[in-house]
Order: sequence, then structure tokens, then C-alpha cells
Amino acid sequence: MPSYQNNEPFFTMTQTMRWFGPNDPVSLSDIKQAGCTGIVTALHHVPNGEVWSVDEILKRKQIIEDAGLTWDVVESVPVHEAIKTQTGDFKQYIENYKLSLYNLSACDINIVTYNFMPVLDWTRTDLAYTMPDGSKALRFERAAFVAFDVFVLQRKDAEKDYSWEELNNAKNRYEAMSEEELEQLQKNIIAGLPGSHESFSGEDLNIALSKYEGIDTKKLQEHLIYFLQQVIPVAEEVGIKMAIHPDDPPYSILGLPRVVCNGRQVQQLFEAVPSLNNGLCFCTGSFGVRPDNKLPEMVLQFADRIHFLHLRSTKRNERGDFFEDNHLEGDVDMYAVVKNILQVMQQRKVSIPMRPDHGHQMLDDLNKKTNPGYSGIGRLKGLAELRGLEMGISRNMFL
Ligand code: CS2
Ligand code: MN
Repeated sequence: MPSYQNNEPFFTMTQTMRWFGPNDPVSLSDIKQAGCTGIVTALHHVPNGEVWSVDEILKRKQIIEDAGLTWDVVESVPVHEAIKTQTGDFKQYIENYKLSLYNLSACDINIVTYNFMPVLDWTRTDLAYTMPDGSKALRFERAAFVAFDVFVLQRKDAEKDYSWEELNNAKNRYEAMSEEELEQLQKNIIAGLPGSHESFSGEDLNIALSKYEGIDTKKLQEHLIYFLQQVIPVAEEVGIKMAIHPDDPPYSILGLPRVVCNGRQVQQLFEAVPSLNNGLCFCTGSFGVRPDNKLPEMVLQFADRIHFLHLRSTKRNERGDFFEDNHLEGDVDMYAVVKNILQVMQQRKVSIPMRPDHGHQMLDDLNKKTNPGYSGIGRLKGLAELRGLEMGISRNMFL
């Protein structure tokens, strides 16, 4: 570790990558060669809602340590839908969640990421959008999304959520799409997260959405705060830092309420449950889709509570489309973000784990089957750029 003025240690971000487990086409050795010391993973084979046993956690940890890496962050211990809707066995699921935290802590794993997005995790319309340089990116196209919602899914009252102009664009977009394109669009939107077993058919999706009838933003926020009130005391007791991931995209979709979209909503969660174990996974790609999220300022605002970093950038346009840009390009001012993170780490005297969140599919990976957003080479490129940026800022401003 380099030293800071007066020989004090200087803190840099801990480099990590997400690994989906033994079936991930990107190997632990690849991740190590990319320059990482840490792994971010989850027990994707444990059904959502069940307790993670010490045995299963230790098994995974051993595999990681045998490769000369450490398991730094859990992403994610998923929050069961019943907890979000407060229906059925939700109290039991919360108890299970607490047990998983106890068990993780017993295995010395201390940072846990999760999200509170109803029904779907991140949502895109295109998983292979060709960039001008020939690499492929994830993209959200508003007209295609509205077309799916209104004409394919035919969600009840969907058209009330859109302007006349948006509906018109969506209709034209819908009419120009072939059967195969529509099928692909549906797959892209509801495919679910790589590594998880959850994915939906159109019908299932309508059923899942209907469970949120009567749950508005305020109610969902109450449910999240209830969950935090239950879980954070346990996290505090066993020394686990919880890090909530923002909604992606950071606004309501498919008529669903969203409660982790901007600084104000995040602040409300911290005011409701002030423990510093109630923290944030600061995902610049998710928050950055909204122009009103001022990312460098948010780093300072939530300085004490950022327990994990996802660094990536998106580029938006006035129609509400966005694509995932190169890590140092797009709308995110990555220079200012990393500079403020460096400042926060020196104040707190900690290294915060960071992973390049997504990367372009490029070079040899274009011929491989990869998890959307999680190919090896694109993330390696993102990580390399971010490390260089961090070192440049450090040497220039701090050392
Ligand atoms: C991740 C999220 O792949 C991604 O973009 O950042 O899906 C994240 O894993 C979850 O929302 C965290 O629970
Ligand atoms: Mn993220």
C-alpha cells in the first residue's frame, strides 16, 4: 500500500469482479489475471428465500480461496417477493434472511448487497447493441419498452403511464417488428438475472405484476423500512454491512413502484434506520441514468455508508433511451466520482471494494456465449481504465 502524507497508509479501491460460480464461463483465474484480488458472488443455486447454510458458504469460499482470491462481497442475498409485498410467509422469509446473515458472518464474509426492485432486476430491451467500434452493449430503448408493455404484454391500463407521443412511437415501433424480434424483445426484458433461476413468461409476468396492485411507492417504502428494521440490528450485531443496490432503471416501470431511485429516497432509508450498517451499493450506472442524480455529490453525501461500488457509465438521450457506454465515457463524470471516492476512503481509512459493473462484449468474447454484461474482456478493459484513473488522481492529488 503506498503511503500518504506523513507516512500514513493510503487507501485505494479493492478490485473485484462478479463471478457467477463454477458455471461462469469467466474463470477465477481470468479474474485474477485481470488484476482483481476479490470476488463478488452469491449462492445462485440456493432457491430465493431459503437459508444459506454454513456448509454451502464455506464450500464456495474454499473454491475462491484455492484460486488465491478472497470472497469480499455477497451480491446478492435476494429479498423474496413476499417480503416486498408483505404477503404469505414474509415473516418467515425475513427470519431466513437473518439466519443467512448470521451464517455469512460466521464464515467471515461481511458485506452483503441486495436490492428491493419489485419483480425484475435490471431491465434492458437490447442485450447486444452494436457500438460504433463493433463491440456490443446493453441498451434500454424507450419506444421498444413501451411497445412491449402496451402491445405485447397488454398490461392493464398501461397506456395511462405514457404520453400520446410515446404511445405513437411505440405503435410504430411495434408494427415494424417481426415475430422473431418481438420474441427476442420479450426475452431481453424478462430474462431475469444471469445465474439466477428466475425468469418469466409473459403470463407469469402479468401474474407477478398483479401482486403489486394496491402497493404504491409509499407502501413499498414502508415494506423496505420494515425489512431494514428487522434485519439491520442483526447485521449490526454480527458486523455485516448491508448495501442496497439502486433501481435500474431508476424510475417506475411496468406500473411497479420503485423506492431506491435517487438521493432523496436513499436518504429517507438512512433516516428511518440510522445504523451505519444500513448502507449503499453505489452503482453509478444505475443512478446515472437520471440527470437529477448528481453522482460526485452523492458520494460525499453518503460517504459513511457506501460499502460497495459499482462503476460504469450510461449515455442517455432526450427520448429516454440509454446505453451502457465505455466506463470513462457517457454521462457519468467518472473522474469526479473516483476523486471523491478517494477522498472518502482516506477520511474513513478504509478500502471500499469496487467492481466494474458490466462491460462490452468484445474481441474473442464476441464468439463466445457470455452472461449479458458480464463477459471477461469488456470488464477487464473497464477495470483497467478505472485503475489507471484512480492511480492518476491519487498521484496527482493525494500523494
Ligand atoms: C447488477 C444488479 O448486474 C447488475 O447490473 O448491478 O443486477 C445487482 O446485482 C442487483 O440488483 C443487486 O441486488
Ligand atoms: Mn450495479
